[in-house]
Amino acid sequence: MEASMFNDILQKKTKTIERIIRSFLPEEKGYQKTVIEAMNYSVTAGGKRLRPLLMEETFRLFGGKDEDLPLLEPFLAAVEMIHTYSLVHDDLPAMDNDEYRRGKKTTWNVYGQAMGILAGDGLLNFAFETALQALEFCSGTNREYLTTVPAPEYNLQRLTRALVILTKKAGIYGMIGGQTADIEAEQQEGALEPEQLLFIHEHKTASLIQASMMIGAVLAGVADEETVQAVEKCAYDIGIAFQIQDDILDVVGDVEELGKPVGSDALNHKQTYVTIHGLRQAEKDVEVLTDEAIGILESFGGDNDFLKELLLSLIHRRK
Ligand code: GRG
Repeated sequence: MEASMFNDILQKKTKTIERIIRSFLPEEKGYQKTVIEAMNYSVTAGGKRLRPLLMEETFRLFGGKDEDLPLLEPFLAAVEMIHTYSLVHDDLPAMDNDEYRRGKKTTWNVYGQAMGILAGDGLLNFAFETALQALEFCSGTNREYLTTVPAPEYNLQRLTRALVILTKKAGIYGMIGGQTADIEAEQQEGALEPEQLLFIHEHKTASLIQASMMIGAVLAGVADEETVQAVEKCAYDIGIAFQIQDDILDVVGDVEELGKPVGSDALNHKQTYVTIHGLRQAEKDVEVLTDEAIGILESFGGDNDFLKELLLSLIHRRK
């Protein structure tokens, strides 16, 4: 696929995702208005929308149909809300103490620390409230009448499976677990073991990418465990490659393009894939992981042209 064609399609798809995410955002009203404003400020501050894009593309790869979009769309928004909450909390003074992200002031920097914490909490909780809106589709009616109209088994099964994946990958066995290990690693005196760093990258970064792709597959109707596990492995490779690239960009990236300071890892004496394995090896490993991910994608069959280009664009990304 030519670069200009890929960029056009990417732009169009990102716009659609953007519209879907915004359609699920809460209304800014009531005595809790400030926290809702802070939540919406964080979600609409920009970002590549990579996780929903991966979810939708995996859904399509496995033959997901337009008529099932009301089941998928709440999850597209939910995963971005969870991703955004993680960034909002990660930027807090108690964690990374970052004042800028995506070229804008961080949430706590605009609304204060207490609202920063609450906006993150609010987004995490609201993500599940949003995902549960898919129940309306399962029942074929408004959720207030759920008890009176039996929901088709098949839809409920897919929804439940997607929720199990999302809760697990975002929690202590997923992203929160990875962030915990990362924070402790920062205080560690000696060098990190390569497996320790891999644990951090797998859980902090790959988990939510895995959730996105696995949910896309499950909601498209993939039922066998073996295929879901292959999707999980493919997303693992993508997640690790993406994080290594993030570490690389902190060394060779451009502040204008990234919308955040570069060299912050070195400044904070943070051990990263680059400091442990060196820049050359890091670049090589990104290529190897991406090739492996593409190999798994190809084994699924189906139209994967755009998804493949998306993966390649991630390893060549500048932001
Ligand atoms: C606070 C529980 C908790 C977790 C925080 C996501 C995270 C875990 C920390 C952010 C810092 C970081 C480098 C995470 C690795 C994943 C990563 C590269 C996130 C940035 O994702 P992008 O590039 O961001 O998709 P945009 O801005 O495009 O949405």
